[in-house]
Amino acid sequence: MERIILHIDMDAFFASVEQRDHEEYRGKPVIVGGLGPRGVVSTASYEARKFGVHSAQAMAIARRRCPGAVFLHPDHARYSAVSRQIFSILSRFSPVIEKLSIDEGFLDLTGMERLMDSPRAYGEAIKRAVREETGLTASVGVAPNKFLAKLASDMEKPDGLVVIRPEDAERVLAPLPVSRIFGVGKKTEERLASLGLKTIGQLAVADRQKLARALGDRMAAQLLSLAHGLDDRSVEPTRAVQSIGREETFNEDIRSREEAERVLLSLSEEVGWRLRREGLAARTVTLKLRFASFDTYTRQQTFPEPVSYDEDIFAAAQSLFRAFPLPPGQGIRLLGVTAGNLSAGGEISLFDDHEKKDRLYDAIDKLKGKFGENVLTRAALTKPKEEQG
Ligand code: TTP
Ligand code: MG
Repeated sequence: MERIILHIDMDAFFASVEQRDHEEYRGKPVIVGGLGPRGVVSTASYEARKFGVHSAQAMAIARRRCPGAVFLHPDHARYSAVSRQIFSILSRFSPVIEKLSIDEGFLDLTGMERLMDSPRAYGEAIKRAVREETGLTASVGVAPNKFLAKLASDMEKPDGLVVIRPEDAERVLAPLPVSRIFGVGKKTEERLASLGLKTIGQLAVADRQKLARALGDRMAAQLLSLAHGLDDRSVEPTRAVQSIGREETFNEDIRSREEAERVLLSLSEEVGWRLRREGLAARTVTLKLRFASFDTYTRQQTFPEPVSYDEDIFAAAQSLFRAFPLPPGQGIRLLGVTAGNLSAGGEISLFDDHEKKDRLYDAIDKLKGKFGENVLTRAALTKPKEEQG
């Protein structure tokens, strides 16, 4: 059966929310991201993009390219709330929704043709509902599969609506560079170029044997079908995340409590960051400890209110750790921090008590000072060993 898949992606999401909420920023270049010396751009409004500013760029470069912009620190809680509102609007149009990120998702509209005149009418209705209820613009692509729908939503950004009909797919794809196919990274792109294949159209008529020799059978088959506009992946309704956790196994067992706390800090920071990114808050924090003997323990703390700040997560992990008697002569082999009992979160800090908060920050800064500022980097460099949820 012919499917109807819709992909929606908000335009300059964080920056658009800021412009919506602050009239004085409208029509101006707005750059959202880390504002410190090592900050990175989260996103830039379309006005700022004209100056060559874009996501993941060093903020220092963005400042140079667009010194007159409004620079803002991201307010994840607010963006998450808007994101929830958007997905709840989408859920009125189809029960089959796959959330890809805070501002982007797929809807399967197959079988709902009877309710609307055409796929385009669906796209228009969804864009209108989002605009009227959130004051924000989205770009939408409608196509017979995920690959084409995502491509389509990107073709007329911002505020775009592009429908790719099955019979038009190959014609639309033909002039595009092969890098527009997901899974084609720099390396594959280079290999394809060495075979003289630069566009998707060229790839579509390439010799299958030759392609398989260069890329392997599976990759060749996959690329060929995508180049013909075929993709049978289904929209997988996103299931609710049960918990968000990070753990680290050490090359050498940890023997000092202070070093263990430094690791707990970096794990807590990463868990907190991911919670806020998902717009979630946690009622419980679980500490996991594994010793050289492989004996493994977990200890859990429950909060009166859901939390999503690093400091709350770390404070819990730290107090659980401090209360745990370390077996004599045994190094720590693994440490883990998991946030559980999740709910959609506003950001609440347990530290309304400022004195307590100051003391905690003293401790955090000491740990950072002692072991260098790259607490976060170290955790980020170590790939997740295990992820619950
Ligand atoms: P995107 O949808 O990739 O970007 P965007 O919505 O800002 O712009 P557009 O879709 O119109 O091209 O990402 C959504 C949000 O995610 C973005 O507003 C900010 C955040 N984000 C980051 O924090 N870092 C990043 O590197 C990227 C790509 C996005
Ligand atoms: Mg977007």
